Amino acid sequence: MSAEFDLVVRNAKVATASDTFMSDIGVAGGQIVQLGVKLSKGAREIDAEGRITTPGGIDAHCHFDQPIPPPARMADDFESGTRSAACGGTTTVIPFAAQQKGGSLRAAVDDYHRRANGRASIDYGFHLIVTDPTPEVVANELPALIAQGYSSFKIYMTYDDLKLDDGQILRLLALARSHGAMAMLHAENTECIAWLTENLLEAGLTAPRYHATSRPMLVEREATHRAISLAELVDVPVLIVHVSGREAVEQIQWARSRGLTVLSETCPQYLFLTADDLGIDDGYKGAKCVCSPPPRDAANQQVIWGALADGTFTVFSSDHAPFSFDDDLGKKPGGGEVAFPYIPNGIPGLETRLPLLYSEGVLTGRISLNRFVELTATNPAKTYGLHPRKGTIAIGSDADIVVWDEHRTPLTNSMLHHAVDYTPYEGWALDAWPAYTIARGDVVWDGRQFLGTPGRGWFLPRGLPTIVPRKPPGNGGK
Ligand code: DUC
Ligand code: ZN
Ligand code: ZN
Repeated sequence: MSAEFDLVVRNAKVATASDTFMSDIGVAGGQIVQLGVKLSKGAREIDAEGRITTPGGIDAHCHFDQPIPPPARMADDFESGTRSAACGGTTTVIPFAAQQKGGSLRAAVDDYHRRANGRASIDYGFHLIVTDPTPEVVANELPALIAQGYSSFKIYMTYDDLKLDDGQILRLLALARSHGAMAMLHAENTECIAWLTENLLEAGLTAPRYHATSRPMLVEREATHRAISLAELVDVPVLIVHVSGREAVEQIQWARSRGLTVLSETCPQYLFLTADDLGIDDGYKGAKCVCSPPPRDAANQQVIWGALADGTFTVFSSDHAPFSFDDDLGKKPGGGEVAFPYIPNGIPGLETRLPLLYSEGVLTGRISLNRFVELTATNPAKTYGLHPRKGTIAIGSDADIVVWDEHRTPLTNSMLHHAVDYTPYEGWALDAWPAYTIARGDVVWDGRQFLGTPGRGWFLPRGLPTIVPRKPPGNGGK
């Protein structure tokens, strides 16, 4: 008799965003088709031995093979990026197709498909980055792309090659409202950063640690408040990405207390790193931890933990932005040590995102297991139009599943599968790592080796966000 299932995961302690229960998981055709005990035989069987089993992670904020101004280039492409994600328990990624100023959004999407085609080993969608909201982009390109499954876009309030002014942001927020898309805001005040940077450079203060001095909490707080105000004016939900500390958290909580739908994201670097990791002297090693917003201090880390536990944060993403340290395309652009404004921003974190949060959040009791699932899989799926196909363990959902092993592993970069030459968490002891990552029914990681193949990942056209009720178009939608 042929097996009823392609795969059965037996004796799993399944955790969803709401429940934890013992079950076998029956998989056929890449989907979960049955949950229950004593399921009949599968062509392949995995015994979870009572271990915690969660939906595969969705990393809804990561960058790879994104064209950026020379001389820097991202170390990871779709092949190494998705391989690394899979080995750390992530089964879906949503990186960014970035419009070039003066270029079309459609061209950016076409180019990004060429970069992904045949390379991704897990499923992927694309967010858009809008850097040049011309009348053509706003009236035609963006609405058409939203309808075709690119239902979220990022707006930058800083970085010369990416930033938009308030008027441009308002027009894009109005479009998000009328088309039901999700606007993601990078909130830092660009003029304050430019002024502080100029002063620091004039004073000869160029070491990596001054990156943090040039982007204090105040610049994030002000821009977060402004982003919230612009969204209130338009009456549209927004998501503030990579929130780093107390003052921005307070703005989000204040907005919620006024009844506004302001979603938010934080990332591992704001839980596990501080500004000291950018250097306590003028050494260059701190370039490894240069990212924006910068990591803050221990008190701010505690606020971020609190906001993860109390529901303030909607999603937990890596903001993986891969630049090798000893690399003239990476943290030493042009071949040497450079002043802090010229260090490419970003740190690697795709593969360590889930093991770090599981170890330091779930196993220490800082967040519940169900909240872990909500932050890392279910809410990203709902926020970005992938639920219920992705982000949960339910009949009819894709069989994206992680079985967790709880044992101490000392982390070294040599264990990781990205193309970056360091991890900021070198030497950390992690207490959990995926024993299996299963992506649409295929075992892509078995606790020892990567078993996926480039090209097995599918592009996912996404629906509209379902985490917030859709508003009918009103004045803001004009
Ligand atoms: N900041 C961003 O906004 N994106 C990529 C990396 C970073 O540090
Ligand atoms: Zn950003
Ligand atoms: Zn980013």
